[in-house]
Amino acid sequence: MSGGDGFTATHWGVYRPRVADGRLTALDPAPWDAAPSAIGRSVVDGIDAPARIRRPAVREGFLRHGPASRDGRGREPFVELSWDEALDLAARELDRVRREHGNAAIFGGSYGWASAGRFHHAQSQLHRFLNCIGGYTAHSDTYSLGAGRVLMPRILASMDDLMLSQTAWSSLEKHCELFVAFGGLPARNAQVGSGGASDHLVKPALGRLAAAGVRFVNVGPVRHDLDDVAGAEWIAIRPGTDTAFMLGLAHTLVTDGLADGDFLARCTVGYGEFRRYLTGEADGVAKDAGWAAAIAGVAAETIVTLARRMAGNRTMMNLAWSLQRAVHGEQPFWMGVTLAAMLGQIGTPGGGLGVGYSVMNTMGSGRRRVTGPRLPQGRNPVDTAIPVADMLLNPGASYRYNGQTRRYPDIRLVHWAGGNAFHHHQDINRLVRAWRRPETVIVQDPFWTAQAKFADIVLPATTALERDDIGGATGDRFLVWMARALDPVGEARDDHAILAGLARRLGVEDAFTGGLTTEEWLERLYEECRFNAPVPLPDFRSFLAAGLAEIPLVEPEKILLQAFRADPDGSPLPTPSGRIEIGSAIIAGFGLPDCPGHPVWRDPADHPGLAGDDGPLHLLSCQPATRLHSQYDHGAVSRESKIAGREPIRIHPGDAAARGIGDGDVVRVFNRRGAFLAGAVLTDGIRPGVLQIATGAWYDPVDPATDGSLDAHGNPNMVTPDTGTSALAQGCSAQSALVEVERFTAPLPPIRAFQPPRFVGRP
Ligand SMILES: Nc1nc2c(c(=O)[nH]1)N[C@H]1C(S)=C(S)[C@@H](COP(=O)(O)OP(=O)(O)OC[C@H]3O[C@@H](n4cnc5c(=O)[nH]c(N)nc54)[C@H](O)[C@@H]3O)O[C@H]1N2
Ligand SMILES: Nc1nc2c(c(=O)[nH]1)N[C@H]1C(S)=C(S)[C@@H](COP(=O)(O)OP(=O)(O)OC[C@H]3O[C@@H](n4cnc5c(=O)[nH]c(N)nc54)[C@H](O)[C@@H]3O)O[C@H]1N2
Ligand SMILES: [Mo]
Repeated sequence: MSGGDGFTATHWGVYRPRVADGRLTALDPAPWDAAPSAIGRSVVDGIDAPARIRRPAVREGFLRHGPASRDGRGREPFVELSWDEALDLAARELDRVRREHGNAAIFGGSYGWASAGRFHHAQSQLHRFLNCIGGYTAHSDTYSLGAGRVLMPRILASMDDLMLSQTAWSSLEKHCELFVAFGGLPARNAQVGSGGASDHLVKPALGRLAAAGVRFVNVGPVRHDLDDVAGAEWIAIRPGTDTAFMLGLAHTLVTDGLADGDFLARCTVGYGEFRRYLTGEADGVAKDAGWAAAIAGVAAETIVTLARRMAGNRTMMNLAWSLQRAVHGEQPFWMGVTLAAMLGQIGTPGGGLGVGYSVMNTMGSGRRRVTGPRLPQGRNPVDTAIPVADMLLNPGASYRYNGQTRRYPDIRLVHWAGGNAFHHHQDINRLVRAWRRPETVIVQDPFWTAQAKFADIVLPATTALERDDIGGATGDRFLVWMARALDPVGEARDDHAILAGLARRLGVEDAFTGGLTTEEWLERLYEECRFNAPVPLPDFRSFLAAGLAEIPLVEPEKILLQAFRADPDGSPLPTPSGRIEIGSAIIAGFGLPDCPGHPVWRDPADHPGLAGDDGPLHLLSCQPATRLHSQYDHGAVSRESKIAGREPIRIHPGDAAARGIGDGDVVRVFNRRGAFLAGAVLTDGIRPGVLQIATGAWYDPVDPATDGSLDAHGNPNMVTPDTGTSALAQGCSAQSALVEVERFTAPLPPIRAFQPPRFVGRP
């Protein structure tokens, strides 16, 4: 099919591909985009780089000895095969495992962002396929919002509802006076949106707010998190202490008589018990500004002054998601909601609470929820789902999750499409051990990431530019017709075609394809999306001809929870009480020592998952400015940002001097879990005692033959703890890593991450 002017959508923006002689020469940003992302340039040289998987391949040992050879994963060379041979092999393994061990032994959770197009969404395609063959073990929750997604519906509203109803930037521009940003507002993160970021809003919005006189305060360990606003104030608290800092603010509101008693009485439950904890009536410890200051590592006066300013101005307070990606990550979100309720500005124009401004592009867009096209995944007869922070090491063991006791399934086969566990998972040395347990690992990906190199059967997928699709994030400005611009690289096939080939071999092709061609699917999904949309959209043919459909802006002055504030009985929240739950009887009833019935400060040092951690420095791993997670780390924009080929890491000059580290040195970061190399960037924009590195450098073991190898390239998950936030949510706790750093003086190991594996002929 052809479409309009020939746009393509990526998670980081809309571009017009330029193609000469069948090769991509440029991606030109969409003309309407005021702040296009540079990441597009990485696609141009990355798409057919040496790291591209060109043909199906099988690990040599697997071809000879099957699952018995699984210790060879990540170590052995590959043998390239024809599609028929590779699909026969994969289908045989899927069939064997489901017959011998049942479908719950297939892990198809396959977490990951894949590409923007909604029909060729790799995970949805895989889930639909696995449901056709009897189901699979899924994953629950996300790395992004593990704690938030479990906690927030119990105390306020679902994260999806909150994200879509965020007070619009235009309301903030008119009414907000003070913007207090926990974790800053890095426009770097707002480059992306899941499904697309068709018009970048955040950078221009921050500029308009600053011009309108809004004062910005960045509360967090890194000044650079608010670099996009000139003159922003910075309160450099210790990582992981936001809850204590906010308790200090809350205590000041109480002692100064500034807590909004009317709002608390009308719109919340459980304040009384929380207040007894806050004042120390319950446990003898007053959580006053002095107490909080000692924990957060700032002056008590700073806390008192900020509390008074927040109460005295129209204040928006925002929580970065990183706050909850840490041990006890439920607490800063719960305490943030509580503090906002005490300030009483929730539901007012320009004031209240934000849970993700600047986390992704669409937050605060004021656009109505148009859920982009979605591939129906069918029904999964297997009801096991494991929280993403847990993996494969403890089959049969029991664990607590969201008030239930569950057991880990015994996974025999892993089928992954569209994610990179060797990017996203914590404690990679542990992951490597776990990854050797299943009998068979099947991976579909366009690129030879570590995930593919650690597979048995590797099936090359097309990228979005090699197929027709429809892009669009919920809350975004445009639905985009993604016109195919290139022929598939090598022998790559669309995930849909790969899975249809497996489905045919397993006798379920009609069920999987629904008897439709890709063209027919695209039309059907678009028309379904149009039918369900709360705003008018053009029909499919008009959409195709224009290449775009603009979603009308109907709520430019949207205010989060406005109706609830006005009439809590008439517009109750979806919580058990219909009110904001500062105290939750349900969570209290779970009896969890690490997550009681109201927000509390818990010292991370007491978390069982961190026992034995004694590094003197706190390592934060933020989202990368130069790529999306691990995607296109091998592209120009990401590679140009590296230091001696390694991922840059921010170090305070004082910490560097104490260790003889200079700007631009290669350093080794380590703790008892593992070690990685990185390139030192000295800056006083980070709190002493804190290091910060972006995620996404492809895992590059110096010695793949030995477990626990040094990573040459800068993957922070070598040292992060693989432990749940608490027994409530079991969310990802990546931000709780304690480490040491030293100058690396040994000869520099080469970077091999972007090379394909070794290939050998048939055994
Ligand atoms: N230390 C630390 N770790 C973290 C985080 C952190 O803050 N700190 N953040 C976490 C968060 S929030 C997230 S969301 C995760 C992200 O983790 P992931 O979503 O797993 O990361 P991506 O790099 O986006 O992985 C996508 C993979 O899909 C492949 N792909 C792209 N398009 C296609 C396609 O069409 N078909 C197929 N088959 N494959 C495709 C890409 O090549 C890539 O390998 O990481 C988490 N990990
Ligand atoms: N360019 C780009 N943008 C992205 C992504 C990407 O890969 N690339 N990934 C997207 C995804 S999947 C997600 S989930 C979101 C994640 O969005 P977030 O989780 O909000 O993003 P992070 O960059 O992990 O964290 C933001 C900042 O929080 C600060 N921080 C860390 N720990 C603490 C703490 O304890 N207290 C305080 N106050 N601050 C702290 C760090 O300095 C960090 O720079 O980003 C999205 N945006
Ligand atoms: Mo995420």
